[in-house]
Amino acid sequence: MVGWSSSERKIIRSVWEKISIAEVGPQALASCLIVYPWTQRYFGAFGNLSSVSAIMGNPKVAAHGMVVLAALEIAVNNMDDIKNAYAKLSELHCEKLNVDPDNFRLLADCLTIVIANKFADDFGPEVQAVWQKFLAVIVSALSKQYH
Ligand code: HNI
Repeated sequence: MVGWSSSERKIIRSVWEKISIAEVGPQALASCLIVYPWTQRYFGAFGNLSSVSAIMGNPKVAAHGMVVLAALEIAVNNMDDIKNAYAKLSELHCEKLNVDPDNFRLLADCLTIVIANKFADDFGPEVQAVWQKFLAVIVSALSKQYH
């Protein structure tokens, strides 16, 4: 069971409140598809992913990036039970979508890079460490139902 200090909780909330889902979600998913092209294999129904500009301009990528990022709010609102809060989504990614769970961390890292760039001075080492702990717990929860 992961513990959170009150300062960690405050940091997570403050980062989350600053994130624009509509802006950061598409950028994070697009980065992941560009930097780790093998992740494209799960998005065969998304149309043209054949180049950086195709990925950046693909409305399905943008829409799905928002869906994924919005789902982080589940963790923000269930800090003390992140594992159970993602049980259904973990099952979906494992059993229906057959997503290799290693990819969760890749997307999480892309997200961290996008917000580190965006928030710059407000994303110092302490904030980054807490944020990455938060994402690591989410990644672990999403990987939990794999067997
Ligand atoms: Ni993911 C669908 C959340 C990582 C591939 N994903 C979803 C949905 C949510 C979601 C929410 C919509 C579920 C529904 O329709 O009920 N995904 C998350 C979260 C993370 C994540 C919170 C990590 C932080 N997903 C990934 C990764 C991949 C991925 C890393 C593949 C590389 N996800 C998918 C695919 C779908 C999906 C594929 C179905 C998309 C569609 O619309 O067909």
